[in-house]
Amino acid sequence: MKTEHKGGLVVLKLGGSAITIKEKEMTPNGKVIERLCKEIAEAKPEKLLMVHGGGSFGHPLAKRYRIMEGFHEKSQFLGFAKTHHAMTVLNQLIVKSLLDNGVPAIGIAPSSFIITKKGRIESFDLNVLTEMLKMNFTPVLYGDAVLDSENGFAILSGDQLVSFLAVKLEAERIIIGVDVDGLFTADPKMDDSAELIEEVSPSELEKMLLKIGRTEAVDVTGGMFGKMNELLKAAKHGIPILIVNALKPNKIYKALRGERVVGTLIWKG
Ligand code: IP8
Repeated sequence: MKTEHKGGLVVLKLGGSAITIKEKEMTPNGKVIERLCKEIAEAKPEKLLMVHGGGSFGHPLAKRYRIMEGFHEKSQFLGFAKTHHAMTVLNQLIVKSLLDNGVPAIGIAPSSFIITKKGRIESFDLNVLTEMLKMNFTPVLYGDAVLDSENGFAILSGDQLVSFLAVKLEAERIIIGVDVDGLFTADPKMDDSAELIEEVSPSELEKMLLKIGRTEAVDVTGGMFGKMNELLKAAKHGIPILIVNALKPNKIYKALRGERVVGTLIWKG
């Protein structure tokens, strides 16, 4: 199992459901953000790129203004700008907390260097990001409202970004912090018989996803199903992905240190 700490690039995603209070619009989970930033600083990964989700900051606005459906009417322009702004507010809370803990974090807006086509990343410029990583800065990106060459604009999920950047920047591994222990056989919040899947290969995961099909989710980017579908792309490239519970203390710390923790490992094996 390739979980040892080798000093290559680690891509860490912090899910919106862990770092925000999902039920209360524009409400951060301050305690969790602070603890996670401390854990990240203590784990001191040599090369780290972070991405975070939208939670109660990006999703309600994106939904209200139907940003993911592309441009329909002028009122959406304000909605697009508001969605992006909400994400920058959440981003700066995380960046500030990282800085307070001594991590040289820099917030970067995906909408400033990525354009999608029908919601998929089409054009991008990774120069600045690559140079920042060489200098051991910690770029902190996020799911964002971006311009789209076909539809005017779109929502680029943090998970699409994670997979894309991990492949392009040849990451050693991906860690995904969510609000549950990992991937389950059913929704653990609804079904008591749901069992944690400790390890799964990309091909097994693909088969599972085909069977499940898309489920209704609050997230404009598709909840756990959308997440897995995106991550599969990086997993197929041979990048190990560990999904852990970011709400439980020390899981992210241990995962960053390369220790085996309770969670789901997606890897070819
Ligand atoms: O929470 C979507 O990112 P995600 C961000 O990673 C917005 O799916 C702006 C809704």
